[in-house]
Amino acid sequence: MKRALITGITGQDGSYLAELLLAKGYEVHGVVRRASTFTTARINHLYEDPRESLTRLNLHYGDLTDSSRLAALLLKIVPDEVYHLAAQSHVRVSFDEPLNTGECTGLGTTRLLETIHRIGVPCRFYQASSSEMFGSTPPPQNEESPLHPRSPYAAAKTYAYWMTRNYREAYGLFAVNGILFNHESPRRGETFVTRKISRAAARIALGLQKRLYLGNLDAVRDWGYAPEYVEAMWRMLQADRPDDYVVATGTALTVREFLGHSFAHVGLDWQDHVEFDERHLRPTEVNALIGDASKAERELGWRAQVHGAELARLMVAADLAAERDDPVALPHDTAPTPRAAADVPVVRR
Ligand code: NDP
Ligand code: GDR
Repeated sequence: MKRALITGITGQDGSYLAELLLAKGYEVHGVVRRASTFTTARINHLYEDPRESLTRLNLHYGDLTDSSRLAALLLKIVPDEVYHLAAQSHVRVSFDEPLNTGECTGLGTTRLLETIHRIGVPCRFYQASSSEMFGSTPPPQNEESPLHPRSPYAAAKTYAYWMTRNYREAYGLFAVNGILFNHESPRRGETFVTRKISRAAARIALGLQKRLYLGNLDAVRDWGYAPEYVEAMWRMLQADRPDDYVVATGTALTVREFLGHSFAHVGLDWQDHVEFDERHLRPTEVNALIGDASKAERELGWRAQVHGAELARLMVAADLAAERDDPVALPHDTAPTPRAAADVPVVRR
């Protein structure tokens, strides 16, 4: 049985990846950072109490800023594969918290790589790199496009990207960068623009909310469906040799177009409900990201199925159902409505 360690298991991608790996028969270990409230809503449906069953999902407290803890976990678990997904992942927030973003999103990767190298853990390593690294480089962007980060988040991810390449070149570590373009789902954090829109469309249609405040509607993004993207991560670590891959749909919408598709799904005109709020603008914006994922298709056999307009519709449908407390079936989405807080996992010390 293969053993995987996932940092960021409580996030959108971590939850889908844990589902995928458990379905493939892996023993899965996830790092959860301690908080004063439960943060495991996205993975509760996967969890079984280890005191009462032979579970293959194990959760451990840990934080990217704590090297000794990362070392202890790697020594204890000895994973075959490490999927490093944890990060301060919000671009706008990174302008407010550049140091925390650098610590976590940038140096966090080096802490893991250095620990794996020093201890000599014989594992394969996946780095969650981002299309944000391309910044002002015009589309289409592929693995050869110049990096020009336009935010503290993107600068931190660019550092982590190069550190991952450096550990591969310097020490022969099987370390890869998945350069993923935006990917979304009903589990997307509520402050990212797609989920903010899908949730607002549903709530406005149900009379639970009046207005939606947004920033730049002209930004162009290549939005794909998160469950498909975690499959690409897994394929990268099964390849014969380590390499870096762009993962994207190759198609794009403006934020305004995503609004149109979302509100149309509930029979509303978005212009009647959306207002501008300059607090959502970024000091430097990334205008257009459209990925060329032909290398991933050629070498990994991966290709996106769900594109922007369909994604908008499935996210609004899921939010409508969630607001009505009435789950809908979604492609690849096996998660039932999250269990009550009393069922939240026991995290191992
Ligand atoms: P989320 O923001 O949903 O999840 C981030 C995860 O990181 C959460 O589990 C969070 O824990 C954890 N985390 C944050 N800080 C720390 C820390 N100091 N120590 C330990 N864990 C921490 O991100 P996504 O799932 O959307 O993305 C996964 C990764 O992929 C991220 O690195 C992101 O930057 C990158 N990425 C995402 C893309 C996307 O479109 N979704 C595209 C390209 C790259 P908690 O639950 O406690 O907050
Ligand atoms: P992004 O995603 O910055 O691309 O990073 P986000 O959804 O935050 O923004 C996308 C675009 O929408 C514009 N926008 C708004 N964004 C937010 N969050 N809130 C608003 O109210 C709003 N109004 C307009 C933004 O200006 C931007 O142009 C995501 C994250 O998941 C990163 O971690 C990941 O690396 C990249 O995608 C690829």
